[in-house]
Amino acid sequence: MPHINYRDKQLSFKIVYYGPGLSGKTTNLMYIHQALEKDRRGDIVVLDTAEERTLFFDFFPLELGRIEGYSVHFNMYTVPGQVYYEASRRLILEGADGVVFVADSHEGRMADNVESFCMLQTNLTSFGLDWQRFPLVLQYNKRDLVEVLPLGTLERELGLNGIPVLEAVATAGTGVMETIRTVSRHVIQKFQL
Ligand SMILES: Nc1nc2c(ncn2[C@@H]2O[C@H](COP(=O)(O)OP(=O)(O)OP(=O)(O)O)[C@@H](O)[C@H]2O)c(=O)[nH]1
Ligand SMILES: [Mg+2]
Repeated sequence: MPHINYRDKQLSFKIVYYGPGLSGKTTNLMYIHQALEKDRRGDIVVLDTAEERTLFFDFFPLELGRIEGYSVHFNMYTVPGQVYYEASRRLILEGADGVVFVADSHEGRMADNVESFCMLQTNLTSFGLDWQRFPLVLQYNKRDLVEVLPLGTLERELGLNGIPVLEAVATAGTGVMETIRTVSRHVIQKFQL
């Protein structure tokens, strides 16, 4: 459920970019942030803790019209992908209204993609969510690499039927805005049902 602020008439949806280490989650969010007009975005917040040198999460609201008089905001987060940050990932994922799974298209990363996706399923289930009805988008990132996983590989391996799939080269911005548009559409559709 989105966060509803009755006084300011705001609906805030939480969108989390999830995936294995170095798949391009932060690159996606940095691109989206710079592509937005300045008055439609908040600052990027980096939570750096003693143990986690890497960028921990990004946050910015993006206004997208109104629903029944309420302005719509998206709070965007990335999780740290490395396996040992599982506790952080769970914390960030909690309360998500939608998830973009950023897969690394490199052939050698198949097992990492599968492992990360399985943890995502486990976590969503543990929050009492039916992940098969949850707004989830699959992005095959790094399509510029030479040896890439063919589209369909992950869907078959993970039994994902009908999940929206997008190809991206996040470093060039290709497919990045399409991905956020797709997930936000799903998130809002689910909310209006
Ligand atoms: N070739 C290529 N490299 C990419 C692409 N997207 C991201 N990268 C590179 O992959 C590396 C990791 O990108 P990040 O965005 O930091 O990955 P991340 O998923 O946030 O990584 P963690 O936070 O450690 O989980 C960086 O060197 C990026 O420049 C892409 O589409 N193609
Ligand atoms: Mg990152």
